[in-house]
Amino acid sequence: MASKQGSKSQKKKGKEVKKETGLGLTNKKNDNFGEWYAEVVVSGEMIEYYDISGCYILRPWAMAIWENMQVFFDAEIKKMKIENCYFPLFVSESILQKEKDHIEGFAPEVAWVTKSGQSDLEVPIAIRPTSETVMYPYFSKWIRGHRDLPLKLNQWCNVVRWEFSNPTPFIRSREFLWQEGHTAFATKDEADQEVLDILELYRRIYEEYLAIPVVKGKKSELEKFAGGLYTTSVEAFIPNTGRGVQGATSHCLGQNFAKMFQIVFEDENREKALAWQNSWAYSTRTIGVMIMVHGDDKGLVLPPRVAAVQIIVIPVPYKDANTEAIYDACTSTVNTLTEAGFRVKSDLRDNYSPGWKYSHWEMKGVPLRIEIGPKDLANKQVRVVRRDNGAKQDISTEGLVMNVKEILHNVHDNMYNTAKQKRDTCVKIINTWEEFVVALSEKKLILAPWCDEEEVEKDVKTRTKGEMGAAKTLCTPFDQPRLPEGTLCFASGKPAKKWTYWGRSY
Ligand code: 87F
Repeated sequence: MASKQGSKSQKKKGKEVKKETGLGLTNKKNDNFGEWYAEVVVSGEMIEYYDISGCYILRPWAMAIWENMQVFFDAEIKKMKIENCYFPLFVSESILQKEKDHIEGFAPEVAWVTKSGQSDLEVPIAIRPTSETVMYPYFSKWIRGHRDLPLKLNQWCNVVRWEFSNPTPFIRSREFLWQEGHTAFATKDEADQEVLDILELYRRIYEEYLAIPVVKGKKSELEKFAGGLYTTSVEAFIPNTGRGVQGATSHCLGQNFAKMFQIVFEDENREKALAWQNSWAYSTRTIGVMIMVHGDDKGLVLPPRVAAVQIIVIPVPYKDANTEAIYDACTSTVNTLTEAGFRVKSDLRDNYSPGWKYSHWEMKGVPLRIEIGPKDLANKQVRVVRRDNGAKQDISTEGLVMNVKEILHNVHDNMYNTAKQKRDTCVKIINTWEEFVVALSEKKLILAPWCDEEEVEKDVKTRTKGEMGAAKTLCTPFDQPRLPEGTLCFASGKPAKKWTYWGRSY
């Protein structure tokens, strides 16, 4: 970027330089969160709204974040010998309906193509909401003997789910991008291990890239993927709304799909056996969680490891200063940092004031701003300003690369720690129904002793129904606090089996 824009007449100096008006958000994060979010995704240039409800344009600023996560995840799964592939977008009706448990309940969300031009298709064709039914007939064909296993595939693609509840950019959209992994093994042990290995990668995406703390755990029978054996997930929390949000899921499908699709292999003893399968996914929802957790009243706050631009360099020319020397210093700063491996740009546009540029790049959430003015030039230094906490620091040109590296590291850690602190203050450990109801009304992330009975979870759902939505289990954390003998379930009064997170969710 940083191309010098504007016609000659605009460059006449002074007059046409835009004032610091019209920038900034009209909504405050803590006052009206929903409006703030809808505004920040547009003003931060992540999203453009589209004329089909629930569909959004992902602008380069958002796509770059998706790609930065993709680079990490794609390399990690390749280390695990998982291979990328691409299956078609369309599914025939007969194949889609094959696994009844699976599609049941989801059917209203499936979008269909019924026409080409003016003529009706002979048979309507579905658009994939997920690709189990698309892929597994071919797993059946490709898997014959134990030497064909494991089969480990992944695809980066879009899917369509015709949602009816309120659409939200990134969080709930009718078309979204994701990766879906589908794997088949000879043994349950191998499948179990992979479920956890993938879940760990999802934790790392959230914590090491997006600077968001998550809880790893297992879904309840009611909340798991119905077609599978068990579901694990990473769960994030949005303090402003008091809602949990499923960050990504890793399922062990058991042998259910293998039965339906006849994914059978001959084992070492020449006996027929059903394959053990997993599936796992994370989507562009990750970006929405990131915006909700880190954004503030000035706009986006991007974690440095995913930000399209990590450092924005802005010249601050004073009236009589040597403008050209300042611009040259900006360019050489960009070059030095680019060579050192940072994603850095300068904003040399002369039709915007420095103050306007500060606000603009703050709105877009760039983690670091470097300002270079006459004083900096004279002192062989630059001024560095952090987006996360506003801290300012003068740094010698000599130690630039080292210092920027360290500061970006600190920005990430500070963002993570701040988010964790906020989340942790929302966690409420409760023991009784009365405490549960209070905690729910206080938008807490509730950790409660539970008997683990499906009927009890259903009962909690009905008892908490309201315009805010019912409470449900988020997950049973793998990391379990001690459960003292004799602890009772907060909802049923029966002996508790485990600590489980409850709350409203997205
Ligand atoms: C909507 C319509 C049709 C979710 C749907 O989580 C089918 C479905 O199967 C559906 N919405 N699901 C569950 C998806 C399960 C699973 N698929 C592969 C994953 C990970 C990736």
